[in-house]
Amino acid sequence: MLIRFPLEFRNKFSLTTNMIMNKLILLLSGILLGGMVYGQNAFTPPPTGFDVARNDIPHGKIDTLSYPSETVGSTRKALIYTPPGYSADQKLPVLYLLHGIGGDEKEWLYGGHPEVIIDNLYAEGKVAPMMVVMPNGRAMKDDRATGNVFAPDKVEAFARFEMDLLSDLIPFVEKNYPVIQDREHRAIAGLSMGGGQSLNFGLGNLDSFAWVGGFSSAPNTKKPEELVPDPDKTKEQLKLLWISCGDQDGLITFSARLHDYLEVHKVPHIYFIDQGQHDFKVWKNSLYHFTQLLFK
Ligand code: FER
Repeated sequence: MLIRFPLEFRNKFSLTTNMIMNKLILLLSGILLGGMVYGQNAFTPPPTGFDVARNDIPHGKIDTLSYPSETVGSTRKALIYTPPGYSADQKLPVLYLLHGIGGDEKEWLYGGHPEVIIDNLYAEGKVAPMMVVMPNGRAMKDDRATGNVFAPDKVEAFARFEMDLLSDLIPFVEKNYPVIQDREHRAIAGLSMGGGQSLNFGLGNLDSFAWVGGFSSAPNTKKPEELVPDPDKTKEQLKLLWISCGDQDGLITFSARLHDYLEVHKVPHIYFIDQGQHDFKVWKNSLYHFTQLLFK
C-alpha cells in the first residue's frame, strides 16, 4: 500500500496537529477505500473552468522584455505578466517561472496559459498580486528550442542560466519594474528542466529566494544532499518548498528522492503527487495550487 503524507508545515505551531490530522485522515480513508489510499491528494482538483479565459473579469497583461545578458553576451528575451490593475505605484513580488527542455520563454504561455489561471484566481481573491517573469532558461547565444534539445551544450545552458538569472535578469527586472527587491518577495518555480533549475537555483541561493517550487523536476535536479546540505538553515529561511509530480511520470524518482531526504531531515515541504503524466495537465494543476500559497 502506497502512502505519502501531504506535508505543509509552514505554520510551525500547527506542525504536530497537521501531522496527526493527516495520519488520521489517511487511516480513515484507507479503511474506507479498502487499501486504495490517495493520501497524497492534499489538494482538491481545480474547479472546472480554472484554465478557461473569462471575459467578465479583469485581465492582466503579457509583455516581452529584452535584457542585456553579460553571462551569455547577448540580448535575451523573457515574458512578463503584470496583474489586473497593475500600476507603477504599487510594488509587487515576482514569480520566476521556468520552462522545460523542449521549450523557451513562450512554453508556459502557449502550453499552460498562466495568465488565464492567475487572472481567474485574482477574480476570486485567491492569489496575492504578483508579477510573473517567464525567461528563456537556455543560457546560450542561440537559445531556441530547435534541433536536438538534449544536446550536451543545450543541457549545460540550463545550468548556466543560474548566472544569467541572478546577475542579469533579476537586476534588470528590479531596475525597470516596480517590484519588491528582497528574498521574501521572490519565488522561483518551473516544470521539468525548469523544475530542476528552480530547486537547484532556489535552494542554492536562499539569500535570493524564499519560495521554491519544482514541478515534475528533471534529471538536472541536484542530489538532495547538495540541494539541502544544511537542513536547519533551509528550514529557517524557506517560506515554501513545493515538490510535485504526476504519478505516471517516469521522472518521479527525482522528486521522490528529495522528498525522502527532506522527511528524514525534517525540512517542511509540500509533496504533491498528482494523477497524470509529464504534461501540462499536471503543471497547470500545480501552478493553480502553488500560486495560491505564494507571498502570504
Ligand atoms: C532527461 C530526461 C528528461 C533529461 C532531461 C529531461 C537532461 C527533461 C525533460 C523536460 O524538461 O521535459 O534525461 O536529461
